[in-house]
Amino acid sequence: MATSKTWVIGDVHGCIEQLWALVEKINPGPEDRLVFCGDFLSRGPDGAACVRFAREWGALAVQGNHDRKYTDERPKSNKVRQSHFDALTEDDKEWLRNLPKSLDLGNGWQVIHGDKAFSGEGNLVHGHIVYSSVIREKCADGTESWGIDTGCVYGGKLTALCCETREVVQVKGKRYSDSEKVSSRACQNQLVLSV
Ligand SMILES: [Mn+2]
Repeated sequence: MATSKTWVIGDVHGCIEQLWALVEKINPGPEDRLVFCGDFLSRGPDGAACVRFAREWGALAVQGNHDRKYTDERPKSNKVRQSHFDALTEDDKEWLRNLPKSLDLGNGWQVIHGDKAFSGEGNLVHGHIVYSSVIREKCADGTESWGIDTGCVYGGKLTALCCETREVVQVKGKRYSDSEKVSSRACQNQLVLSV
């Protein structure tokens, strides 16, 4: 029986120190996989370092709306942080450009960034929408939908979810950016996990 774990990590937004701390806490084995929900860049201190970390690890990732803004030849949006843009190599940009919008992890789980509708099957993990705590939604068909962007770059937490065991590992973030909108919605069919 396979014992490997798949860890999905929420929006990092340049928080490289928290990413190192999180991965150290997870302590992944050689069989384990790291998967990113996208948004490596913008807002925090060092987006390019986060991209490089994922690339060197051989991690899987989906493309976040912020990542896409860094794949142009020149920044077209004022949300692009020039220092992050300048630190990216052509290879980094190529990697970002080729990231898929959704990923089927092959274990009954799918990953999307979260800024688009999803019509795949199985359990779903997304980032993009900032929650004050990890959100686990039970859908009518028995599948689960997890929101794991807990606002690391706004002084919340950086979250990793293990698909196979539902373990949640978190490290404390730092307030590098003012919060745009933090949702604390907890609807009937949602379970807010206070971890
Ligand atoms: Mn984001």
